[in-house]
Amino acid sequence: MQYHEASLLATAANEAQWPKSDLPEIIFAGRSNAGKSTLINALVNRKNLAYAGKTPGKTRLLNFFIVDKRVVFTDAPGYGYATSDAKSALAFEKLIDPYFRSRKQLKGLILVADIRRTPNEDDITMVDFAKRSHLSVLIACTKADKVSRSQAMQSMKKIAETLGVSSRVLIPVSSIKKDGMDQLWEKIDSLVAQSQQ
Ligand SMILES: Nc1nc2c(ncn2[C@@H]2O[C@H](COP(=O)(O)OP(=O)(O)OP(=O)(O)O)[C@@H](O)[C@H]2O)c(=O)[nH]1
Ligand SMILES: [Mg+2]
Repeated sequence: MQYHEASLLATAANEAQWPKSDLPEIIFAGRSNAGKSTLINALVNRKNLAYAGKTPGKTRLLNFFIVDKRVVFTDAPGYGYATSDAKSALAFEKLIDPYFRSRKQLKGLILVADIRRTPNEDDITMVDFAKRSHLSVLIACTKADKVSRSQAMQSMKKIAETLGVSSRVLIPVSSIKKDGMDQLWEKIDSLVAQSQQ
């Protein structure tokens, strides 16, 4: 297990609160309760750096974490939590749209997706948006501990197809068992290296 130094850089409700930084940034986005915050904690070996919990909607604002003084992870609120609730959908859009549009150092999207679920329209929109913005895209398929190996393979094939991405960008992970962390770090490292060329 590698050691990582991580701390909260800022919590932002709007653009004025984004931290000043030149480091490459990666956003962790995905449906509510997919395991974004837990994944960030697992990647840096911390229990409670990012807010995680059983009730969907744990993460409300954009949380920026500086990791190893060389990359910033942005934890985003989940989407699709009460999709019928137009007010929360609008709040999500207001928070995330400007970030995607004008955060210059944003280099990658890690779409966090529960391995047991087929991606929905929101996931597809998120990945398409990232592709159009020329961001690198990785798909972290979480909760792999909840399925068998063959189920995992099958689900990942379906996830890649639905999102229209190569299966090479998918990484099965279990944040609980800490499986897949090295593989994900490898991809993050090459993304960071690429962004610095
Ligand atoms: N078994 C298992 N449970 C997980 C895994 N990752 C996350 N969870 C659980 O899933 C629930 C939601 O995790 P969070 O990290 O809060 O999810 P989130 O995507 O940040 O949720 P919001 O911030 O509400 O959008 C928690 O109960 C976690 O313990 C995993 O890899 N395996
Ligand atoms: Mg969260």
